[in-house]
Amino acid sequence: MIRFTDEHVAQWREDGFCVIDDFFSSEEITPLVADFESLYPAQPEDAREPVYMDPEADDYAVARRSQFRNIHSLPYDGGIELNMISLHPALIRFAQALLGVDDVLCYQSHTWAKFTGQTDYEQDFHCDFHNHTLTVPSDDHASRTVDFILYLTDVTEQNGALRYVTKQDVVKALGRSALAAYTDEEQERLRRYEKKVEVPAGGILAHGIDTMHRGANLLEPGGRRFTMTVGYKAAGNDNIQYHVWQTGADKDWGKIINQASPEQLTVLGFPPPGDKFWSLRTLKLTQRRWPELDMSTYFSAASTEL
Ligand SMILES: O=C(O)CCC(=O)C(=O)O
Ligand SMILES: [Fe+2]
Repeated sequence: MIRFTDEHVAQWREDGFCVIDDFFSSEEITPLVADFESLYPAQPEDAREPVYMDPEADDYAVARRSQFRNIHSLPYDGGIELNMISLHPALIRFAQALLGVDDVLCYQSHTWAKFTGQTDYEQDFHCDFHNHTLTVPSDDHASRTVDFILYLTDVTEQNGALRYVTKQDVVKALGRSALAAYTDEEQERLRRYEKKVEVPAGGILAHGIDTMHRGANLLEPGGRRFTMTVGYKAAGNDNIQYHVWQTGADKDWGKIINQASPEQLTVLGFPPPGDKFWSLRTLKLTQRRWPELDMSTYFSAASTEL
């Protein structure tokens, strides 16, 4: 199954964004939706009309944070499919192609469920780099990030389609390339160029931490939008961080590690088979830590050295 093309790669590098409507099949998405429904049951009040908060209100900053309810990070309290989707070989392949490198790491994976009326999801145009790096986004695409948004439910303007402005259009709108738009006038100029990510369930958006975009309110009564955010970077790019997987050591990582291929483990930070890390001692201890993991590839890749 061909899920992406060279044109998508070129578009991501030039525009900052590319949208693919049918990246995942409905068979791949359906079990994830069922898990979201139990993780994030719709509340009776979610059928209300959209909420618009008052930016002048004293508690505006606190209220804004309620946009980020209904977010969990890997590993998830759900099935194998939900836990493995961020490491889908096609996503790994796509990240490698976009960044133009062979070795990639998955550095971010979280869910997000939004419901009409639960809060005001409107955002200003922004770039996401502040909580991924202490510096700024790179000039070089290999040192950029690929941030995928996986859409598990159909998305239209009525249920919170992300709005974005391509890199070229940011220059047209503002007369400069930009990582921020500081004034209402600049925000308004960007809005004239905005596009919407309207995709069916199974679609994905690839963008990065250097792209101008904004979240938008859900308008449809009883509407919902289920997404996952999955970030990849080139291995060795220490300028970029988000999750530290080890800090969730008390979570059920077995759900992932027991199923994962060596490639999938490598994108989570396991040294690859044959790496000098794998001595007889580290092999045996890792096998003891994860007794259900098939480590035969690791043992055989190391056997000449042991
Ligand atoms: O959920 C969306 O469509 C965009 C949200 C967003 O850009 C953000 O929270 O940084
Ligand atoms: Fe954002």
